[in-house]
Amino acid sequence: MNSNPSDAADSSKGTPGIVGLVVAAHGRRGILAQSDGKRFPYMIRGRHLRVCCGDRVRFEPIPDGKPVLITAIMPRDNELQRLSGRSLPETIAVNLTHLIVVMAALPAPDLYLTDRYLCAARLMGTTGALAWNKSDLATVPAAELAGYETLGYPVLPVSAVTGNGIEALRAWIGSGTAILVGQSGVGKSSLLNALVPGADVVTGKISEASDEGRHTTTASVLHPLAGGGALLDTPGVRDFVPAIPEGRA
Ligand SMILES: Nc1nc2c(ncn2[C@@H]2O[C@H](COP(=O)(O)OP(=O)(O)OP(=O)(O)O)[C@@H](O)[C@H]2O)c(=O)[nH]1
Ligand SMILES: [Mg+2]
Repeated sequence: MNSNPSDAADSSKGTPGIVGLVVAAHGRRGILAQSDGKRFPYMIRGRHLRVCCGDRVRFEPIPDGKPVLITAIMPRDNELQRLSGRSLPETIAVNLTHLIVVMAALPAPDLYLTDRYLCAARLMGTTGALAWNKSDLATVPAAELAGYETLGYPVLPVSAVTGNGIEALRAWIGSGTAILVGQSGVGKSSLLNALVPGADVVTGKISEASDEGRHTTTASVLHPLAGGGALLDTPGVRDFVPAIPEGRA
């Protein structure tokens, strides 16, 4: 986790080009949005730029409808990083203001996972909250989650199905850039569809055999929210290990 990253800080200096926002990143290709909302496929110049969802970048338009060329990354405000299988930091998203851990009665909550995400939010200087989704099926387990509110993390009851709490969640995000994280099947993509009309993100059913989600979402995508904010849907995880910067462990 990095609340004051420096690796991307110098790459944009003196580089000409238009500024855009990376809204989807798949390796060296992805989608970039211009300030007027227009979107283009992109490619990356050189081997050293590691572009991430949420990055502000400089790019050069290419004629003939080819993907635009990213030439530099603007300095990042922060980075959400996890430790990969090889214990190397892997950046999931950057430039976030809000982190929302989505939970539900099914799949059964994993509070250890929640704690790890909130730890990450704290380390990167991002405001954290819990969204208790599927409140149409089960009310907030108040006793179990009381500790989070005591620590300053609001617990927001929501339902992507009935619309309960959706406006309160939208108000909490405001004009910020929020990420939805949590286990597979808790309803991250369903909440995104409720908050961003027309997004039409694919959602999946819970497996009857395991009571777990089916890992329907496979890529992180940033969607604009009415009111100036933005919302990032992410793939569900079984585990998340925050990458703690040296000296902060
Ligand atoms: N009853 C009820 N079901 C919901 C609600 N939100 C989502 N679901 C259901 O939960 C299942 C999983 O929803 P998704 O939105 O795909 O979950 P996800 O967290 O995006 O899952 P991954 O992409 O696999 O990480 C679907 O069958 C949804 O219809 C809700 O508020 N109430
Ligand atoms: Mg999903």
